[in-house]
Amino acid sequence: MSDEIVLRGVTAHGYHGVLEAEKRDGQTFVVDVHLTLDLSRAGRSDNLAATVNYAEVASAVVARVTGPAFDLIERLAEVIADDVLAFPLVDAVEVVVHKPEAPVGHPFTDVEVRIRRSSGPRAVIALGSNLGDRGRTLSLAVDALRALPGFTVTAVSPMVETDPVGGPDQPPYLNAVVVGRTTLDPTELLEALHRIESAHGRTREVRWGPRTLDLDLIQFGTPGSADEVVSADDSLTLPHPRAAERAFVIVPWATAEPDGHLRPAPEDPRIRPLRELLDGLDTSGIRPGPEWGTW
Ligand code: A4P
Ligand code: MG
Repeated sequence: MSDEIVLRGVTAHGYHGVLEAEKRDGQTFVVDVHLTLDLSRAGRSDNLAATVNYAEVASAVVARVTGPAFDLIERLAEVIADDVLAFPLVDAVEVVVHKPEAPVGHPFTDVEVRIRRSSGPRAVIALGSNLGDRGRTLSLAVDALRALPGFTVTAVSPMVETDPVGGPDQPPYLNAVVVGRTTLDPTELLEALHRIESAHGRTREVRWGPRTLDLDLIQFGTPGSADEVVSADDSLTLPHPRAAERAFVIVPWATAEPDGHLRPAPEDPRIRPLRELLDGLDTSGIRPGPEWGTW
């Protein structure tokens, strides 16, 4: 797959540079962005939601150029690449930052830094909490995922309040789903999820029992594509073997990613649209939860 959107010559005034005069007076920066993504769905549907809005990419670039000053255009290029990879659908990005007025001390026409970054496979993470300040814990967990090196959050579902499923008698849960892209391997990502759970006082006493924070890795890679990881290993089963039958996972996930698909179990040859899975689920125990950002 080699479709591209190319946005060239985005120009803005910024204050990046090592020299004091550069930080004081600023200068012109010009940025080119090459996005690699699959444009076939947009081509067939004529729907903006199936592609990346390049006006929004240009705004993100200008915000970084005019934002807090860095010493190096290498750093400027890196943060722009991170921002662009956070747009859903983007598989890879090339960012070129030109600094045509740089203090080079000799006649020259342009200097540029060019970096290429890839977003890695998709990963879907389910969050749950039914002890303590549940909404605050989920908010902090999303913050921790945003801050996790090698993981880029691309979508966050609304929170839902859900009746407990299985386990002992226990209070209702707040659940949510985060979709992201990662350069970590599945085991590294699961270890990172366990570290975030521990930082929020998670202990493991009763299977399916109450918990301050549960982070489950639901899916790694895109089902049916070369980057999909399927594993029947007990220490990391992928896709998560109970996700397909759990409304507390599928309802928020389908809101965050209406076009999402899931292989219901590692050995299952069928890949099912979330919408179809939803139709077969009892969603009576799912209610809207609090808004994010109330904390
Ligand atoms: N493990 C294997 N595969 C995975 C995976 N894909 N993601 C291993 C995460 N962990 C995976 O998990 C036990 C072990 O499973 C881990 O050490 C890991 O190596 P755990 O989180 O310690 O135990 P758990 O959460 O009690 O078990 P499990 O099977 O993840 O439980 P579920 O299926 O998540 O159910 N009701 C509502 N309404 N909302 C909920 O969020 N959650 C549960 C827990 C029960 N009822 C609920 C909810
Ligand atoms: Mg779990």
